[in-house]
Amino acid sequence: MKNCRIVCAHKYIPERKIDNDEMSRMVDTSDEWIVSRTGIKERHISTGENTSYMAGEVLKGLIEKSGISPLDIDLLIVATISPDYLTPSTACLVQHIAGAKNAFAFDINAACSGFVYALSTAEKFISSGKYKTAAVIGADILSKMIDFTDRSTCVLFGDGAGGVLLQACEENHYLSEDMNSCGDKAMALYGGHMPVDTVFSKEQPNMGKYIKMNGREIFDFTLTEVPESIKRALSKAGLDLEDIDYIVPHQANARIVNYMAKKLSIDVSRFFINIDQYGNTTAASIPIALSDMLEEGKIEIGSGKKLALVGFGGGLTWGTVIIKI
Ligand code: 4VN
Repeated sequence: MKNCRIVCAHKYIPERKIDNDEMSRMVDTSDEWIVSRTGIKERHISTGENTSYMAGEVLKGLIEKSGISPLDIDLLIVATISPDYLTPSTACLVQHIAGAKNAFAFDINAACSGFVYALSTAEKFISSGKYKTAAVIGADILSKMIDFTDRSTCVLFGDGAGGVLLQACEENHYLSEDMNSCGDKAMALYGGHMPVDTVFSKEQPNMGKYIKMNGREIFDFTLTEVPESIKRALSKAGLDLEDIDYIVPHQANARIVNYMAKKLSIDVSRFFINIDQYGNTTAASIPIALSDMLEEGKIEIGSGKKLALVGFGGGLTWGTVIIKI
């Protein structure tokens, strides 16, 4: 039983919804600009609940849906770049919230690729034969790190959390992966700088807490690298694009998904897109998408449908995981 499969998915979205008209009253932008450039119509923003709370709601939902005991979870990974604290990890806070006392719990920091990085990590633990039940959660509150006077970033992001429960099984459901990092482009997207500013230090530059991104650079990098990653993952699994039922991309920008479809010579309808409702929820976007696809009946656990999960963003990081659901 060294293979693993997704047992269920769950999401948590903050109540407070901010549509593009409300954004337009805060900064110089418009519904027309945001929709045509990004595909986003609205996003949800935390009014105080922190990342561990959102991820805790996801874990409680996964436990309820699957019917397992919290004590059955032996691995708990939270992907986030907006933790409540640097220590304790968000995963340890979530472990306490859900009573997952037997879990090996830790965070992964890989921005918008966080969920696929965490899924890849969990798969290695399960394939070792030493772990049987893993919760993999992506949760981010980028609004904590957003400058709401900067129209180039504040309209893009939303808050939320999503996750899946993985269990060891006989049949192979994790078909392949292609994981990448490029630290050379680290400063294309950054935030939450922690310079050494002490009585012992000389004055250091402070890059600030806000998320800053070179949109053009990330856009171009994504279009160059991500379609190639999808192709490599397919080739490792011995599959063609036609064999994939849905591509589930990180929801960064609907326009970039259109370009990706063109580059892969496939119809954009093969991609699942829900960025219109949530904006870019960083590490949460892929598991929120999976949760919505299951709720909408687009996919069913045990159906054998094949998905390509594709993360890309800060680090820079990117990766494709091909699963059979
Ligand atoms: C991957 C991408 C982005 C991203 C980059 C640029 C961008 C999203 C710039 C041009 C602007 C519209 C918005 Cl490709 C972000 C992440 C981080 O999750 C990952 N939007 N835009 C325009 O059209 O002027």
